[in-house]
Amino acid sequence: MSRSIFEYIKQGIVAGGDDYFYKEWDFLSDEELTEFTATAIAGGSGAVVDTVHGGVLSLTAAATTDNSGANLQADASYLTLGLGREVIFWARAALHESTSTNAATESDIFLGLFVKADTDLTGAVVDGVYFRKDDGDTNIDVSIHGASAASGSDNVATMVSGDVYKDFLIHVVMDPTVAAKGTATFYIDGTAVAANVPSGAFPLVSVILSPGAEFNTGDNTGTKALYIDFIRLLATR
Ligand SMILES: [Ca+2]
Ligand SMILES: [Ca+2]
Ligand SMILES: [Ca+2]
Ligand SMILES: [Ca+2]
Repeated sequence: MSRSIFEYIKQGIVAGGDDYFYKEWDFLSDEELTEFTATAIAGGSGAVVDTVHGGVLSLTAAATTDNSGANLQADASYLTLGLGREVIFWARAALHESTSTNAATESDIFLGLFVKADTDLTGAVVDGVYFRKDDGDTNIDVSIHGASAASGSDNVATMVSGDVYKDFLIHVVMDPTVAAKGTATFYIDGTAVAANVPSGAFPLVSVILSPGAEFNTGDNTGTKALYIDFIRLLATR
């Protein structure tokens, strides 16, 4: 491969090519959700909102129901982290709430690549490479789970409430000769907030990953949601 797919991203070129594939969901219509499995958590839901410019996927908690929300994961198997492979996960998302103003603290958020689990990720550690925000603080953390190991960094950025969109991008470059080893650099709004080089901690090549997201409310006030404008995926063939 002549140049990193990250160079294509920086140049604004986000279409597939001979050496990598590209998949985008802009959530402009309900039909895009047929490519996902949505798992309701305690009465929450995942749906496209067609009253927001550009269309968003809303992972919405049930009203005034703590620890409710939705998990959404692409229903196909998209990629593995093979030798020398390069992968980019990219999402644009914001917290949205109606009668409360504390979702930045009172929420759980997951965005990234996960082994297909279709489960509440707050109750299960699964293989993946992802952003995470735990209920109880506004810290955005990053995690890599795989090969019976885990690594990551806590509090690399701060989540905010009030429909403020952030770009979440993960750039993975796998080692060309050593299995399950590589680097993952996490970007928010175009700035690298964490660069990790875990030894043997990436999901094994036998683990098939797909893009996913989850939102849970963290208290019983108002109706909270995570609005996702788009999810994009690039990977070397
Ligand atoms: Ca935390
Ligand atoms: Ca909670
Ligand atoms: Ca809470
Ligand atoms: Ca959109």
